[in-house]
Amino acid sequence: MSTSDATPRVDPADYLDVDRLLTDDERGIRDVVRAFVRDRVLPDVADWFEAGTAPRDLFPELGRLGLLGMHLEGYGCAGASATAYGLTCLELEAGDTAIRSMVSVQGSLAMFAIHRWGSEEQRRAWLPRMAAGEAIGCFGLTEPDSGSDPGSMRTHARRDGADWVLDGRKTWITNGSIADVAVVWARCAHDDRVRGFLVPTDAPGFSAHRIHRKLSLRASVTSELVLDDVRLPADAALPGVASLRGPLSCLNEARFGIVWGAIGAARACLESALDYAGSRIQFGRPIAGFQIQQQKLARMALEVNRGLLLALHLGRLKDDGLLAPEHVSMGKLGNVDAALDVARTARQILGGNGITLGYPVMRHMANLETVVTYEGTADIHSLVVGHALTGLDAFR
Ligand code: TGC
Ligand code: FAD
Repeated sequence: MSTSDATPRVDPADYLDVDRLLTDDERGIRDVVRAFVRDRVLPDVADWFEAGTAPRDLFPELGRLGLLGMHLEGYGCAGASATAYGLTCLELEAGDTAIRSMVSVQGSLAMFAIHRWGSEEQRRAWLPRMAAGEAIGCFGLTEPDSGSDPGSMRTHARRDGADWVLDGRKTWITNGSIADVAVVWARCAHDDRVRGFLVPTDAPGFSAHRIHRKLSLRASVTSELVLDDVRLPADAALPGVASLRGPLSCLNEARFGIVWGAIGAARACLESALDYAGSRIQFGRPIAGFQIQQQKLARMALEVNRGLLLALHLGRLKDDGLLAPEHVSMGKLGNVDAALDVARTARQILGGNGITLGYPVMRHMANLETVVTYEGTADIHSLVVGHALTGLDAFR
């Protein structure tokens, strides 16, 4: 029983007082990233989005803050907890999904692949430079005819003496045109197994072509990769895995970041809507005073806080070594859907102003249309959860 007479109060910025569930270290990292987003992302992000330019010069800054591959151990990586990494993703995506994507692809996809499945030489060659933001990585799994079903990939690798020769095409590859190294997944002709290859992007036969006219993730580089008889030495293959388990294990890491990141985007939309509704006067009073708007705001706050608790729970499971891929699927499915609902509702609360880049909501809403599709669509994650519940595979 409480010994104090004071009634606890609600803080609209942290409605359920989730802050008290974090450690001092986690709060410290969260505050550093929040300040970085405030100072280095928010002032320019609308211009980046409008111009369709990606802030490549942020890489070394993210590296100096220790945010690239931050949940990995050794090789210049910070060795932070999964929860600290999740909080980082949340704060970055509150700025823009593109910035969280930069960090996800670098740390959870490209660096994780090398860290988890690479040789000692490959780790030493790439990870310290990637952690510092001096080298950029991308992750090539998706192909024009092979998206949700990566097992149908056509990109292949054949042996020629000791060398490997890669042919094929990857598409929708984040950071593809600015990368120094591409982690490319290919089916091997000699044994029909999927392996990962480290392809330096200056290798003869490799080219990357930026995809233009995107209406989502405009502050992020997205590219097609073409591999035309790319000859690589024997040690270009990641030796630790020869199955789809390789790329899918990396996706677990990046999807975990999205569970958190989506709530960052949603929080930014809620804050914008609250602010706007409190100052926009119609019919002689702030629209925040109308019941219909309060109902919307209450539901948005519920989604943001429920999503944050879900993310934190998954973070604690991951830190305890208990997180299953099926947990991550439920988190990605639930939190991205919730964030999209919050963003769409916020956009309506802002009326006509809501469709401009003067406010963050439509930018987040457009970005979330990518987030619900990449790293496994909502349908695919529903099927993963459905399989976990029923034991029946409904993919095929
Ligand atoms: P299936 O036959 O079930 O499994 C094949 C092998 O993989 C293993 N496995 C996993 N391993 C680790 N983690 C997981 N989540 C795994 N799921 C399956 C499995 O044990 C098996 O291993 P082995 O050793 O026996 O061979 O595979 P399937 O072909 O039936 O596919 C299952 C399915 C549909 C869930 C999977 O293909 C899938 O997740 N599809 C979605 C594809 C996807 O998410 N693509 C994302 C591309 S990367 C991206 O979008 C980056 S965006 C980055 C950004 O900008 O932030
Ligand atoms: P498809 O797989 O063709 O799906 C089309 C529709 O069919 C979807 O609604 C899907 O849910 C549905 N569907 C598919 N299979 C089933 C089924 N069995 N049952 C029911 N419905 C089904 N990929 C990378 O490898 N690396 C990257 O860095 C990367 N970055 C990306 C960045 C952006 C901006 C975007 C948009 C995508 C990126 N992707 C990347 C690709 C992304 O992972 C794919 O777009 C995603 O996996 C879906 O594949 P698809 O687009 O081919 O859609």
